[in-house]
Amino acid sequence: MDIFPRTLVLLLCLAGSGRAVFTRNQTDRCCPDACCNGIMFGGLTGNAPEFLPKNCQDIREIGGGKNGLYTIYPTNIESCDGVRVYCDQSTDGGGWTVIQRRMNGWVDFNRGWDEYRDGFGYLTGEFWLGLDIIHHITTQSTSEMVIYMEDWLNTIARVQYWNFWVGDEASNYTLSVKNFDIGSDVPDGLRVHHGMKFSTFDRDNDRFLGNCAVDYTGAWWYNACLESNLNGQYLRGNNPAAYGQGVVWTPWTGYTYSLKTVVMMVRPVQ
Ligand SMILES: [Ca+2]
Repeated sequence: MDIFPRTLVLLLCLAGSGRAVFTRNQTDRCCPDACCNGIMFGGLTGNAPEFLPKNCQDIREIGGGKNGLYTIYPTNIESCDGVRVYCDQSTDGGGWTVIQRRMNGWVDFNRGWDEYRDGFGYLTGEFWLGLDIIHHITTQSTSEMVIYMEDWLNTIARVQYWNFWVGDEASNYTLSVKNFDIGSDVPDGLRVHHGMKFSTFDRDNDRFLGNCAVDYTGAWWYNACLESNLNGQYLRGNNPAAYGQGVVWTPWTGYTYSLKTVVMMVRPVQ
């Protein structure tokens, strides 16, 4: 089965001017020479490696051992440009692709569907990586997900799920989150959101009569409505008047306490 498709791809590539062949995820594909030569990968400049890294775990394995910005090539994204991501290579063994970070309130997270689909913010600061990219990263291999949260007394809580993925846009980026690690520092606040579609103020996909994203000033996989709202407003600590509207993880700090920092990140299950 291998030989014919590979030969066919090779012929197609050779037929196209200025194109070369490279191996990507064990599949032969074409790419412009500009992509294949002098490409940035793993934080290094050089010839394209035999396979292109599809996540931060791959980056780590080809020598990208420091925290920072890298280019990855998730499966099914037909682009030689790759995707810029922030890799955490120091926490819990590294290999983490960061998908969301809150840390200072400098970025407005109360945004609409298109921006949550495509991503926004600054990879070295606050950002949402984008539902489309998160979908590709978490469906190319079985992924675990951790969330590090910090309150305003600098207490850090870590929660972990051993199975996390996000569906495609046709599913409205339905959340699948399973296998909560009972060794986590605080109780689960995502299980109620399992199987839910993503909602924004301009796209109501929740199970509530109204729009949870409007009432709780965030964008999340709302049910009817929430036990967590990590894309909520950055409100700095306790705000009784802003019930559920802050950066909340209700099983830990309740509905009116907005957290100081949040980092959500994924990596392939080993
Ligand atoms: Ca609704």
